[in-house]
Amino acid sequence: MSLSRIKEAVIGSTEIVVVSHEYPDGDSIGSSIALAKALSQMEKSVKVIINGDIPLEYRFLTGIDDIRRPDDVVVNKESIMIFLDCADEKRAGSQIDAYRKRCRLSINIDHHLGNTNFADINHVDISASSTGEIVYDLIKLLDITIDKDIANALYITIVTDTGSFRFDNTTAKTFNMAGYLLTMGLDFSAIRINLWENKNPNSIGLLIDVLSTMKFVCNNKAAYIVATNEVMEKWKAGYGELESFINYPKSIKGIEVAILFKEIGMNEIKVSFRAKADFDVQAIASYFGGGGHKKASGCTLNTQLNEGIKKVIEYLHERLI
Ligand SMILES: [Mn+2]
Repeated sequence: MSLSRIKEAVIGSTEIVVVSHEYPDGDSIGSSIALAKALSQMEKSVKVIINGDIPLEYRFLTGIDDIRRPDDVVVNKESIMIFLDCADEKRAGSQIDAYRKRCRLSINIDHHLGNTNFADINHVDISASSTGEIVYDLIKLLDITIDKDIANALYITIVTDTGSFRFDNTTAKTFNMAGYLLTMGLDFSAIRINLWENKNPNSIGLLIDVLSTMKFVCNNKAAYIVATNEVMEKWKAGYGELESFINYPKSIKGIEVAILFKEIGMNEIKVSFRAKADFDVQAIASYFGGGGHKKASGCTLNTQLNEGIKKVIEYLHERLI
């Protein structure tokens, strides 16, 4: 139902602003580019805003240079704003929330459990593997031809959010979509090389240092790793480079929960959680004011690093043991 309302809103608008979350990932970037390209085909004036650096592996995508920082964009009050992959209005950054209030209409397209339905029109489908999967439905509903560039961008949304079709959010629909995108000419080897075979040597140095912090806790049912400011500076690394590291503790036999602690400032840390089987890490993240999915979630703590680690592990211990 809400997708057809979104279709009507899009058809009735000339200026559309597409926004996605800070610390962008494959889903936020791919779905933003795919939707922007589709809307451009409809002769709409489209602006794409993402606050934060675009990780190196996505910079080969056609359309990546159209992504703007909030400071570089003027949003007028005739615009409609489409949020992609944002569980709440703050996820895109405080500046974008200010732009939202100026816009004529806001739309929220997302797949996160716990989405706050913050927009005028909300389409939240937690059964979708990725926001890209919903954008794919919208593009088809709008009768837009999926060209090679849109196919590449959409494929990246599903391949990153499903961990290359390994996570439980992978469905028959996900595979059907991937198959369809292949027939539309996506560049399979360019995606493989850019996503997985194009690493900066520094990111391997960072990996070695971060993995050396690994500790086993909760009767060896959980393991965590830590990225301090010091190590991030040593390897001149962006936080995006840490994303996949949490899979290493998770890959260990017997580990049910893997955690990554990222030191952001003196009194700010970001915590990512991954669960292997049935344990619900969304509940852990939401206890600390965060959110996400049952098997992948995160939160921000305004506390010093070691104190934050202690608090999180103590609470996890209560719930996991
Ligand atoms: Mn997503």
